[in-house]
Amino acid sequence: MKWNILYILFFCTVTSVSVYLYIFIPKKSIDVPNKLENIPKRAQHSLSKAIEREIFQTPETLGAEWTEDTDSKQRNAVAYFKASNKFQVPAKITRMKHKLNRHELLCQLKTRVPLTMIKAGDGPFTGEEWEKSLPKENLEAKLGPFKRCAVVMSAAALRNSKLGVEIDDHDAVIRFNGAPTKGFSVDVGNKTTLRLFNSQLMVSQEEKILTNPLYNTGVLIVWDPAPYSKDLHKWYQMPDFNFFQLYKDFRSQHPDQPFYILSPEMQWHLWDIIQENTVEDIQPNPPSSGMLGIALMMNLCDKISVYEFLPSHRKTDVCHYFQNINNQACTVGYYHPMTFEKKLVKRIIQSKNYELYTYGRVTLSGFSQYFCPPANSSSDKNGS
Ligand code: NCC
Repeated sequence: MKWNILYILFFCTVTSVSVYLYIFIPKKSIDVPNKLENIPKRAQHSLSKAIEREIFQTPETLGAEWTEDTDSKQRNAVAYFKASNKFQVPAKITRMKHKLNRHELLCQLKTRVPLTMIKAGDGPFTGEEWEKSLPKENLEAKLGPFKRCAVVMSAAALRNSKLGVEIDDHDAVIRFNGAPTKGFSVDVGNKTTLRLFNSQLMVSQEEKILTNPLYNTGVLIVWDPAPYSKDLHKWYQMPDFNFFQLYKDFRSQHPDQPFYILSPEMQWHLWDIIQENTVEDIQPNPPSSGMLGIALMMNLCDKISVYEFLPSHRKTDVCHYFQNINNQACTVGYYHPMTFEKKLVKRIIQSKNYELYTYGRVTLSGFSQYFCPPANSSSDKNGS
């Protein structure tokens, strides 16, 4: 009996001392929250819920900046571009019969948006000059496959991100248009493996594409909004911005620099997938360079980190990290169906929302990581 009492007393003393120590002894402070692993699991969960509320408020909204106001601006943009329908996108829109899950969506992208570049002999791209100018080796053979790739958007939300080292740690990095690294490398890194730019930028006098050192690094790819028909002859006669001669000039002045022309097929197959998987009508204009770059890298890399496409806590109305111009349209789109592109990407990401919120990074698996049945074009779709 006496031993029992002693035993109970001992047990109570040990328990109360432990409780006292746990409550009153100061714990090692957490350096909040540069490394997410440092955030306790429960806090991660509620942070992720809060972010989900803020960034992805309802399944159909994109973020805090996707307000009623932007909603109506987007509708006006869609109506405006549908009225002119510059690229002759057919009025009859097909939509998926059911909401595709991540794997189904990824398989749509994998089977219907392969990497396609213009080759000598394609449509009007014939003759000695084109034979000489267009690369003989296809891009997949020239580059990759890569294990880990970074897709760096030009968004001003990258400012003060200090993501440079992380971005450079990838095997390949793609940048867009005239986005510089010099002077911004702490936030966006130094490495440029590929640069995808639009034809408008290429022909712009200020850009001085033939002599500007920005365009001396990495593999270059140019794209131009083409007719929805993807008819190469029609496109050749009436490109959105006539960059063809300048392309040939560049190739003869920089013969060692790999430089490709993106095939119009890629932009419109990607557009089809965005439209088929969006309830509303989207702008009948090609996807943004950023969205094309994501599809391109999914063809070349096993894993892709996309920086500041879906906006993080640093989101801002400033357009680019390298200029001080306010324009919300840079993030949500006006000409390009960018809001809808972002909603689609949101459906295929593998990373957690708090990773996006904290770092501005989302992770995607490349096409090599998916086994997909061959594309079945009609049975999954509804006409409307
Ligand atoms: O702005 P831009 O794009 O060069 O940006 C490259 C890609 O980064 C993503 N982005 C950019 C800014 C931002 N705040 N959020 C983002 O998500 C987008 O995915 C974007 O595609 C283009 O897509 O080619 C675009 O090009 C510019 C412009 O032509 C070039 O910068 C050259 O000057 C277009 N702006 C204008 O025409 C005024 C832009 O609409 C699309």
